[in-house]
Amino acid sequence: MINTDAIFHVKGESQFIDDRLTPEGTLYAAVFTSPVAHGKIIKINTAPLKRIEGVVKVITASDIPGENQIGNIIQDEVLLAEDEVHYIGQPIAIVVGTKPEIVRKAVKLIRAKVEVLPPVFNPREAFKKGHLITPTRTFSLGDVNKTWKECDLIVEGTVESGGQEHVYLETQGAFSYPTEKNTIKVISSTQAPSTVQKIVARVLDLPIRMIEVDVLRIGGGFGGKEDQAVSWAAMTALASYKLKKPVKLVLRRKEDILMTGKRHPYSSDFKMGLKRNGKILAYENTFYQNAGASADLSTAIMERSLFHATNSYYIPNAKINCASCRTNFPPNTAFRGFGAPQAMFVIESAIFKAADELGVDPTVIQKKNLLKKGDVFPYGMKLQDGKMRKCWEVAGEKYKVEKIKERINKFNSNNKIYKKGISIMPICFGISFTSSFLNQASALVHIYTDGSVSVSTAAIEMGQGVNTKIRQVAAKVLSINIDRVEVLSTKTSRVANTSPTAASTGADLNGNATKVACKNLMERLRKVASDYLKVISAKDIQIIDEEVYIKGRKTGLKWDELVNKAYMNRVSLSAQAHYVTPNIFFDRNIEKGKPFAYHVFGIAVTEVTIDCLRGIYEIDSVKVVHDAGKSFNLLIDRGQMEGGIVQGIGWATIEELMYGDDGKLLTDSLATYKIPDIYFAPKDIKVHFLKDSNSLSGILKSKAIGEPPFLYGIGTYFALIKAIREFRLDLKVNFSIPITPEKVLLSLYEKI
Ligand code: MTE
Ligand code: QUE
Ligand code: MOS
Repeated sequence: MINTDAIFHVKGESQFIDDRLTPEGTLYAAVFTSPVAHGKIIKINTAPLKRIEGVVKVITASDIPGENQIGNIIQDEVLLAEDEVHYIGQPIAIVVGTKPEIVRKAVKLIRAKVEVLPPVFNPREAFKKGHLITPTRTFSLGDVNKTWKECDLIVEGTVESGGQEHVYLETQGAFSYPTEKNTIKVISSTQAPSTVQKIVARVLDLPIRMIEVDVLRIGGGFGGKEDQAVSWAAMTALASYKLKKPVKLVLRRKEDILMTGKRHPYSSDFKMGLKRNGKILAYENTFYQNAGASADLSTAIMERSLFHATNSYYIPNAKINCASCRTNFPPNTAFRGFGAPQAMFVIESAIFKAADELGVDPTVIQKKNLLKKGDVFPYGMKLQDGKMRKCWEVAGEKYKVEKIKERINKFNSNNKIYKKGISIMPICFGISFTSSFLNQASALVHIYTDGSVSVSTAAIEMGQGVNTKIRQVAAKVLSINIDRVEVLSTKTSRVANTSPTAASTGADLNGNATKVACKNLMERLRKVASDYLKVISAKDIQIIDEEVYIKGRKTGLKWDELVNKAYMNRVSLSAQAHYVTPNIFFDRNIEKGKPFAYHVFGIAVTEVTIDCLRGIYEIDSVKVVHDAGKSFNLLIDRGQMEGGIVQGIGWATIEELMYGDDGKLLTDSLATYKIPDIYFAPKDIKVHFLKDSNSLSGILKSKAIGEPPFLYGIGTYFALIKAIREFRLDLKVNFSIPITPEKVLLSLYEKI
C-alpha cells in the first residue's frame, strides 16, 4: 500500500502551513535576532520602524503576559531575550505587520546596542569552565579499572562528529488566530503539539484548555520540530492574543538555518582494551556534547548516547560518561538517531583503531563481540533475541561479502588513481522513549452512520507514513476496506497530553492505541449483531471483510447495515483508547532498568570509490540486512530505509557546518551547506528485510523503522578511510565526521 499522501504531495495539493488559506486581516511576523554570540543588551532602537507603513506592532519580552520561558525539560530558555543574549540568531523582538515583505524589511532597520561578552564554542572548554546543562552521568558494567591489566592491547583516542542541519522541506512556522473568550488556535508545524500547547499557555498565562494546537501534517521534522517548533507557535500566538488578529510566521530557509538548533556536535575520548584474538574486555569513554545555549532536549539526547555507546557489542566491562556542555550556539536538538549516531561513531572508531594495531580487519573484532541472546547491556537490560548475529550471517551470505573483498583487492592492485574501500556497519537501536512516561498514546475512533471511520491519534504525519500505517491498522482490526478510513489531523482537543511523534515510536504507540479502540468497537458491534440475529453468544459472531458471519456462515448482514443497527439501538459508535508500552522502566539512581520495548538490528555493507587525484568519491553501494520484524508496509519501510541511509551518509560525509570566529554560521544556505542529492546518493541501495522475524510489542508484529537506518550511514566513513589507505598506507586517521572530499584530498597528500 503506497503512502496515502504521496499522490497529493506530487500534485502539490498537500497543505503545509504556508499553503493554508488565511482569513482577511491576517498579519505577518518577522523576528529580530541577536547579532552576537554572547552579550548584554544595552538598548534596542525601534524608532525607524515608526516611519514604515504596514508595521503594526513591535513585540518584546515586556509584552508577554505570562512567563517568558519556553524551556520544556529544563526551564532555561526565554522566548525573547531580556538583558542577555547567548547565541547569534536568538530572538529579541517580533515585528508584526500587514505583509511578509514589510515586516522583513522593518526588522533590518532595528538597531541593537550590545556589549559583547566572551563566547564559548568548544564543549571541552565549556566543561572546564563548569558550564554544564545538567550534572554528568555515567553508565557502568563490570569493572574497567581492574580489567585493563588483563588486556593484551589497549587503544586510546579522540573522536569528533559535527552538527547537522535538518533541512526539512517545510521550514519552521506557525499560524495562530484568536477565537471567542481569549482562546487561541494554533496551526503549527510541530512533532510535539502538546508541548507547543503547554508552552503557549505558559507564555500567555492561560490554562492549557484555552489553547488548541492542530497539525494536519508537517513537511518533515527529523527531530527538529519537537521543542524547536515552540518559538514560532508562541510568537504568533502572543501576537494574535495581543492584537486580536490572525498572525502567520513562516521562516525563510536562511532564517531557519541561522536561528534553529541542529544535531549536537560531540567531542569524545575512548579507551578500549582487548585480547589478542579481538575479544573486547573493557571500554571506557566520555562524550562532550555541544548542547548550545540552552537545554532543549540535550539531557534526553545525552541519555540515548549513554544507552547506545556499545552499539551492537557485548562488552563485559564498560564505563560510559557524558557531559552536556553549554555553549554559545543555538540550542541543539533532536535529530534522527537522537545521540546514538554520535555514540556509535565513537565505538566504531575505537574498533577500527584496535584492528589497525592488531593487524586485522575491523570486521574480525566486530564479529567476535557481536551481541547474542541473553547478553547484558551496561544499562542492565538483557538482550531478548539473537537477531544481531543472524543479520551478520545473512548479510555475509546474501551479499557474498568475502567475494566483494576479493574483487576490491583486485581492483585496488590494478588501479593507481581510483581506490575502493568496503566497510561493515552493524547497528542495534533501542525502541521506546528512554523517559518511560512518554511511552503512552491514545486514539479516538468514530464510526459514522454510513460505515465510514475517522481516527485521531497523537501521531504526526511528517512524511514517514504513519497515517497510512494507522489507516491499515484500523482497516485490519475493523475488517473493512481501507478507503472507508480517514486519519484526521492531530489536534490537542481530540487527543490530549500527547507524546511527541519521535523516538521512532509513532506507529507502535499510536497504532496500538488505534488497535485497542477498534477492538472495543468490534466487540460492541458483535453484540449488536448477536442481538439482531438472535444468537446466544456474541463470540459466535465474526465480522470479516464487511460481512457478518455466525460460526463461519454468511448471514447477509453487511457492515453499513450493522453500523446503522448499532446507531438505531443507541449503541455508541465512538471509542477512545489509551495504550502504554508494557514492562519498561529505568531507575536513574542506579542507571539500570529495562528502558526499551525491544531492539532493532541490522548490518550495512558499504562500498565506495575515491578519485585520488581530486579527492572526490562515489558511494557504489549500500547493502543492508535489516530486522524490521514482520513489516506490514514494505513500501513505506523501504522508503524509510533509503531516506535514512542517505541522510546518515550526508552527516558522515558532505554536510559541514562552518562558523566564523565570532560564532556566525557561514554555511547558511543550501548553496554552501551541501546535502546529498540523487547523484551523490549510493548508486545501489539493496535492502533485505530479515525473514521470519516478528516483534511482540511492535504494532502488528512489526518493528519501528524511523531512526535506525540513519546509523548505516556511519559505515560510509569507514569505507572511505579504507579506500584512502589503499592509496596511502601511512595515513594517520583522525576520527572526524564529516569526511568531505576536501578533507579526503588533503589526507591523501598532506605531510605527516
Ligand atoms: N521520515 C520522513 N519522511 N520525514 C521525517 O521527518 N523523521 C524521522 C523518521 N523518518 C522523519 C522520517 C524521525 S527523527 C523519527 S523519530 C521518525 O520518523 C518518527 O516517526 P515514526 O515514529 O512514526 O517512525
Ligand atoms: C528518544 C526521543 C525522545 C526522548 C527520549 C528518547 C524525545 C523526547 C524526550 C523527552 C524527554 C523528557 C521530557 C520530554 C521529552 O525524550 O524525542 O518532554 O520531559 O522529546 O529516547 O526521541
Ligand atoms: Mo526523531 S529524532 O526521535 O524526532
